Parts: sequence; C-alpha cells; structure tokens
Amino acid sequence: MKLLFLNGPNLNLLGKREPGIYGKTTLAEIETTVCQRAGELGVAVDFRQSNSEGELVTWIQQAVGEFGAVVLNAGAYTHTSIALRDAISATGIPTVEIHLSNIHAREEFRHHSMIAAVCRGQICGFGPHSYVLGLEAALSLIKPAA
Ligand code: CA2
Repeated sequence: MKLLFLNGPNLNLLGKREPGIYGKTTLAEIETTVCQRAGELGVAVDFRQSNSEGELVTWIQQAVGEFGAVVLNAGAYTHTSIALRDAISATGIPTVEIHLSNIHAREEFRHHSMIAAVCRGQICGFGPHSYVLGLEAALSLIKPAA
C-alpha cells in the first residue's frame, strides 16, 4: 500500500525564502528523507506539491483506492479551505495533518485548522521531522501493530 504526501501553497519555497521561519531544508530534501524512511518501513510514497487548492482537492479524490492514507501539509489552506475539508470527509481517506511550525504558538489566525476535525490526527512544530512523524502515523493507520 502506498502513502500520498501532499504539500500546499508556497511550500515549494522552503529553504529558499524566509529561512528564519521555516528553516533551510528544501522540500526536495524533505522528500528524500521521507522516501529513505519509507524504504526502511517498507512502504512506497508519492510526494507532491501544488499551489492550487483545486489540484489538491482532485489529488485527494483520486487517492481513493490507490493510496492507503494521505499525509497533508495544506499550508495556508489549512486555515481557510472548506473544499479540502469536504474532500477529506467525502472520500473518507485516512488523513494525517502535518505542519513544520507549531501553528498553535503562532498568530491567532493560524490556531484554527479547517481540516483538523476530519483528519485522524495533527502533528506540528517539529520542523522537517514532522514529515517523518506523519509518515509513521499514517503507516500506523493502515498497518496496525500486531
Ligand atoms: O508550518 C507549516 O507547515 C505551515 O503549514 C506552513 C504554511 C503556513 O501558512 C501554515 O500556517 C503553517 C506556510 C508555508 C509557506 O512556506 C514558505 C516557505 C518559505 C518561504 C515562505 C513561505
């Protein structure tokens, strides 16, 4: 079974802009780390990024039947997107919400996640390691420990 990693708007800029907030690690480097860990755990990963809310919605819809779970850093759409929330809810695909930063320790408008209630859980604040934790959490959802 495969896992689908989805990244929302501006995450393609990681490591290239504002390193003071989001660090120096690029999204490509995070993908490499995730794929290495996924290999150790024996699971395949597809890793994507889009600045388009609609494309993210389409990928969630298409994930059904092909992926066992979604690991989603929805970026700023986390705080605004009823469309992403509806896609997760309508498909029923197990989804883990992840963030690099601790959204609860930042500006008030980042404290609320539109998608949290329809995700199986939320991981935030661990920088790039949030992605590895998200991988392990998603795997536990589709392959419960014996
Ligand atoms: O902490 C996270 O992972 C976020 O999802 C990142 C989003 C932010 O809107 C969320 O509140 C929390 C922002 C991603 C933008 O990434 C950038 C990377 C480099 C330069 C500028 C933005």
